[in-house]
Amino acid sequence: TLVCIACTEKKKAHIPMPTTDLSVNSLIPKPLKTIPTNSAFALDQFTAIYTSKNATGFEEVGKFLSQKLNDHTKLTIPVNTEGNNTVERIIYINQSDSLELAAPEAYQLYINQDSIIINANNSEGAFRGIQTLRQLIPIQSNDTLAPQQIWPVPSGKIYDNPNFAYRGSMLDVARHFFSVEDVKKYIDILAYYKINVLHLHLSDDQGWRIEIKSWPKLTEIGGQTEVGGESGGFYTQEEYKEIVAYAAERYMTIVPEIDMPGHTNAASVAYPFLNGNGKTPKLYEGTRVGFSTFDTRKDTVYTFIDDVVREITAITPGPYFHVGGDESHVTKKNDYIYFINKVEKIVQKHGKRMIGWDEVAIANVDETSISQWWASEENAKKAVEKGMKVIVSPAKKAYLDMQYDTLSKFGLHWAAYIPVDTAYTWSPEEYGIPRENILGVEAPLWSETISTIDELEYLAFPRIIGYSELSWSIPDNRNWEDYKVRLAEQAPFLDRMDVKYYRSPLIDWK
Ligand code: TNX
Repeated sequence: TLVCIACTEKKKAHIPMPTTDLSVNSLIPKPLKTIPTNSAFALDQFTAIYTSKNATGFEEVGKFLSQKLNDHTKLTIPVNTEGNNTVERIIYINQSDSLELAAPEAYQLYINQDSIIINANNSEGAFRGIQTLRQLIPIQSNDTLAPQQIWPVPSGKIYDNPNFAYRGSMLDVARHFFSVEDVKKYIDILAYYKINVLHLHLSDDQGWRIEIKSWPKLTEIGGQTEVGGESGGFYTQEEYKEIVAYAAERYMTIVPEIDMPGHTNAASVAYPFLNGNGKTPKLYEGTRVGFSTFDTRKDTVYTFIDDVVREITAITPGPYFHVGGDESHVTKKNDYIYFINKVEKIVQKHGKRMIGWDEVAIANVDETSISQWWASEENAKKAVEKGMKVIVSPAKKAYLDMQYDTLSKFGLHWAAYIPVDTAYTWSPEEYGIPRENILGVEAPLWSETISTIDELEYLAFPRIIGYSELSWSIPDNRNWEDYKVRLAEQAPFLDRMDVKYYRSPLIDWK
């Protein structure tokens, strides 16, 4: 069937559009509600973007959309240009105070024949909305409908907001260092799937990766090495700010982690007083865990931590600071509790909420602190009893560094093999953590076995795309059979973005 768009307005070109069905589309994460109207909007050279002008951030969101449409279609779509006579169709990004848009990050997307309207209360919601729109633009233009190239966008209405506020991935830049450019590429792809947190694991036994001006040897000495004898590296504070700004443009929060009191060999090589055992350790390039600790009873250790937290929080606009706290196998339990109690106060003094791996719940932590549950159900229970929020990252389901199967070239399998279906077919709510305690989901990518962006992408993609849906979409909207078809449709986008994803045989890739 061909439906005419804009016939009623004589000025506009008569373009017959194909019948569409917005409810059958490849959107990931699946929106809350979709109502198809079976026609289409003709994205072409006569399209312009307009935005609310007095609403903070809306014009920037419009420009971001224009840039991404240009990358995809090569069209130059103007943003907020006045008196442009060639404009026949508009995309309007509108600030609205409607109560229907009160939920954080909520947006509405109305696609009509002549206009696309994105309504959101604030620019963050608008930003999530334009990701949905980007995903609806066909890969190829249809060159038979009109003299000009046209990308028909299926018409209808989408009402959407996330199930969980925190939708993250972690990247371990300590075991192997990844460049600013690599991190930016990862951020850009994650943003397309509405992921809004990137947690950077900035220190471990094998390396210290962030410049601390008051303690320069951390990077001069502690940043030199990585797993396998390769050359290491670190971010200057300027480079870190560049990552933070790039993420912020994509409405993504960076969570910095300094892992303590264990996982601190690199710091203690740089400043041997930190470990309190009177020995200067050697730089470590292996993959064992649990052998290092700070001296938790020394005041100067806390002076050091205060400086580190102060310098990093000063360049971190997000609300969180992650203190690690995992696998402190050579720290006595009492010392560990004493340490976490003190470090929590330091983090709070610098205006941030503490996040720690699930072990931190054994200390006397406040309900404002957050537990990242990765292994121990007992620790998860303790966190809930303390009224803490929990980030759900079960290693058996959500660890991006687990191998897909026995044939996987990279990755570990101490927790499980995690094929693409296993990664998707679970629920953050199924572990007995009450809904109201769940802040969201995070998928950590530890880097013992990977050292290049291609290897990173092999482990992260496609699984991270499924974790985005687990944290954004409600359980009723999640279904493996439906998801796997939508996932297959991601191939052309991933190829265009030069993402070296794992072509799982479970998926009938496009
Ligand atoms: C456990 S998960 C760790 C990391 C390792 C990872 C490898 C966690 C909090 N600690 O130190 O890199 O396993 O999968």
